[in-house]
Amino acid sequence: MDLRNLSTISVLSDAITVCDYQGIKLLRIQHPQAEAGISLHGGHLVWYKPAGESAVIWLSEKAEFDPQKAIRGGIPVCWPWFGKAATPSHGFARLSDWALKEHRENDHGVIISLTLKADETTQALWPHQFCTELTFEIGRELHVSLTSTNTDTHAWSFSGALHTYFTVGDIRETSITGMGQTYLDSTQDDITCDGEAVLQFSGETDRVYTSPESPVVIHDARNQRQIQVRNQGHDCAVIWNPWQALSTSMADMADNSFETMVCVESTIHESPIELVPGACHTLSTHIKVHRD
Ligand code: TA6
Repeated sequence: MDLRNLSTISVLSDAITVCDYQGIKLLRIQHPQAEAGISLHGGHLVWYKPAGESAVIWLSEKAEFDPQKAIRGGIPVCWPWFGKAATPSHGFARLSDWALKEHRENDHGVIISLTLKADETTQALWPHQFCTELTFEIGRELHVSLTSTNTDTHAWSFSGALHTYFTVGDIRETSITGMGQTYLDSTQDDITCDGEAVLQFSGETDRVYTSPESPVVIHDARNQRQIQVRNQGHDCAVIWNPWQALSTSMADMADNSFETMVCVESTIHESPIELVPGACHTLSTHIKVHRD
């Protein structure tokens, strides 16, 4: 994404500007501790770079900024369901327009909250009243939390994910630890497998790890750094890399772009959360970079 193609709509504060990118509104964060971009379409963080680091979050060079589509890369918000449990895949939150609720900043960084509430479109897909709030704490580290509140008069259940795409130097020189060993293999009809304590990549990988530890660590040998991912409010960690053939089949991914990304997702999948009226639940992910 070429940031030179952003045009300023308004300046919210020293660190936050509202911009237009191909008809989509983005919040651009430029703070001494970090830079980031958040699309109001999808409530989707599209880039994040702590000061002195290279990009931590991966964005496809062919990502489409289209109100009808989800953005490939960044942190898609999958809600109120994960995967193909219903249509659209991964829920409607990543296709919806989120509203800016509040923003604050101090010497450590910027805090931005967005909300999504039920409307006619969401009711047609999912007949429940809700309020979801996404909070981004952007500084040397990144914290993203998604709080779901039942504003209806009946109970409802949901699943979902913060489907984070991470940048790595070379997937073949990347390994992951802390995800646990038992996983459901989505490339093999979800059969249960017992894997290794260290995950390395040599082909399409799409796994639901059912007993993740904290942190899950991405060891990026090429970039000589580790990314620690601490998730909460989840019941599994999904790890995904599409590899060559699937990347090639996707219009919004360049053929070899699988080489520089891996998804490590804070996911609710195995046990959907039931919320009674007035109840809430928070799913979060905390991302910290360590240098070797
Ligand atoms: O989280 C892994 C996964 O569900 C994969 O199965 C893969 O399809 C990926 O997400 C991307 O899904 P999307 O709907 O964004 O193409």
